[in-house]
Amino acid sequence: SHIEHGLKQAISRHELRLYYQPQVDSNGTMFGVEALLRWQKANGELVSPEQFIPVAEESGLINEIGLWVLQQACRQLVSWQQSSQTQALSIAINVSARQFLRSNYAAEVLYELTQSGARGERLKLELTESAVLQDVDAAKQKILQLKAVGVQFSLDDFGTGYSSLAYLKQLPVDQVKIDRSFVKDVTDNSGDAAIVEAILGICDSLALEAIAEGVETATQRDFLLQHGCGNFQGFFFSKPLPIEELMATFFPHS
Ligand code: G
Ligand code: G
Ligand code: MN
Ligand code: NA
Repeated sequence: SHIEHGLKQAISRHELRLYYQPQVDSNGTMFGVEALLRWQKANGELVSPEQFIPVAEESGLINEIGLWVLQQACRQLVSWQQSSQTQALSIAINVSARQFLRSNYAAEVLYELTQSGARGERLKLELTESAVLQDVDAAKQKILQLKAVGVQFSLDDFGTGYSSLAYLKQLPVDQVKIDRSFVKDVTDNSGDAAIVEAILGICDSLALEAIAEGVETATQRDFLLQHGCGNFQGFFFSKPLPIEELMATFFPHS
């Protein structure tokens, strides 16, 4: 397709960039970021991942792109490891089902961690239900292999899929990410509030950490805090930023 051809060129022309969106705790302290892919064309135009990730997934280019994202994230972690101000920061990256389902995925991540010198404990992999549900046993194997070197796991877009909750207790993940579609109206829609409370209840029972995404207002943050969610990401705190802006904003003296 047209966009697939463009995407191949984007890779060879180094037009892909990572933006970083802060993740904060209940005190508002940034403990890490989510890395979000951007395609910046030569003319400056930004193409949203919503447009090109599906194409990358269908064509298989996502494997190449995903490896690049992992390498960039590891490089950034190594840079942060050099300074006491930034050495505790983590980076969460999005992993497509197509990437995660490959038999050598875990080996690939282990290799990149070793090559780069990035600490596994600082890397978080965001998986979707579609990545883990096709073969829960295989997913569990890969997760355990990576957890052995400290890598953390988060279930992205939680609550939007079709699965039963039974799989959740089988998966050795660390965190559940409450989808922003539930956060959006959490303070004025009783249905969304009920769903968020239910997710937080499950997290509490299963000793999983919860993080809410798409937090845009103090009211949403306060509701989430009051219901036991202590980790946040969203425009209320910061939009995704290029690395230079992230550092200038949050670590101006580093
Ligand atoms: O940043 P933004 O809201 O535009 O991202 C849109 C979608 O693209 C989100 O669902 C996000 O998970 C996905 N996405 C962003 N970066 C990556 C990436 O590096 N890999 C994959 N697989 N998906 C990504
Ligand atoms: O599916 P995933 O969770 O990876 O998607 C993250 C996407 O959500 C990113 O594209 C990011 O730009 C977007 N995003 C981040 N914070 C907010 C927010 O507060 N509101 C909205 N509407 N989108 C957000
Ligand atoms: Mn995500
Ligand atoms: Na999400």
